[in-house]
Amino acid sequence: MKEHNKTLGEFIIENQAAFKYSSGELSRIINSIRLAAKVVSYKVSKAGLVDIIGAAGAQNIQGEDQQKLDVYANEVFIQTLINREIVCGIASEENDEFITVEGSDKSHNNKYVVLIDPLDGSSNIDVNVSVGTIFSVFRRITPIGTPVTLEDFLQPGINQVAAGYVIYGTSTMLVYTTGCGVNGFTLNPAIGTFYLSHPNMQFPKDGNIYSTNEGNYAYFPQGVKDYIKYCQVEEDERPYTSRYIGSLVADIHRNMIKGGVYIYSTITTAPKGKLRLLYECNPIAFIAEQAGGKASDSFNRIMEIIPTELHERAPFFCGSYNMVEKVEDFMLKAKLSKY
Ligand code: AHM
Ligand code: MG
Repeated sequence: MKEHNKTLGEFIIENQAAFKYSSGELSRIINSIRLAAKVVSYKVSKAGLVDIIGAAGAQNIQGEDQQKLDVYANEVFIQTLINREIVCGIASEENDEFITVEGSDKSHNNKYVVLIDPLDGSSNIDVNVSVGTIFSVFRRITPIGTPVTLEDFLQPGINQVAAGYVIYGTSTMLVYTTGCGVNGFTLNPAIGTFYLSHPNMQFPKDGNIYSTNEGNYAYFPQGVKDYIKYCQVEEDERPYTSRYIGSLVADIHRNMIKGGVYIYSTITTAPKGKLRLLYECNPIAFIAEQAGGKASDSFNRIMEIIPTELHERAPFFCGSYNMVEKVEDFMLKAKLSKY
């Protein structure tokens, strides 16, 4: 059988032995995410048809309007994981607190926690632009058999055992890593099967795309302003192309295929940046590094940051290795020139 004909189910079975902790639980988690992704994909594709677009009337912990599809996706992913009794805890960008999951016999014997952004880029739903799901899997720190605690979730990204995203775009794709490279699977909606379409995905070392919300230019740190000017200068391979969808998953996915850098730095109106370390930065950083790219907060490796709160934010610079290094140089130079 040709490589691209392999289904995600087959791929999971084939690779189970290579997983760090090969008890089959991690495979079952990926399988659950695969199922939930199909359900959400179906709903997202109908967003304009059914009465599901628009605000649900609630606000999430960050005080942002929740869209109905956010609420729906949140329920689907959480319920799928709970029903299959394969995780001991779940934290979601849409929920204030983490969820403790116990077995039907009230036990706490599972060893993984999942952190999830069920529908990222949700401001794009109403305008028919790509959105995504981002997930991150950790081994619990607390002893098996006891209920999970906050410390099981507040782990640095380097402890992730798996991470991935689903992009609901022109087609739906599931892209994930378990620490042995990154593979992408495309959904054939006619039969509801994901096929391996992008084996061993790699960020090109260099690129010519920069992705940032340039409307925030006045609020950017000097290093980001300098880097953007550098991107725009006519010299060598520059000026670069500016591409920004406003859906993290879509911007990262494009840049991973074509070569580029995504920047959501601190801005004066958001001194810690906008993106959430646990639900957005860490999983995307794991994918990026596994694909030969780089992810930093401009001075530190994202995956080495020790989180202190579930919903904490971090500045995020992620993409082609050399491009992230370049913007880090600009950040450092600007910082040093202050003194
Ligand atoms: P969300 O979790 O509320 O959807 O916000 C995260 C999104 C990212 O997908 C995207 O890159 C960024 O916010 C866009 O923010 P902005 O509109 O400020 O450029
Ligand atoms: Mg989000």
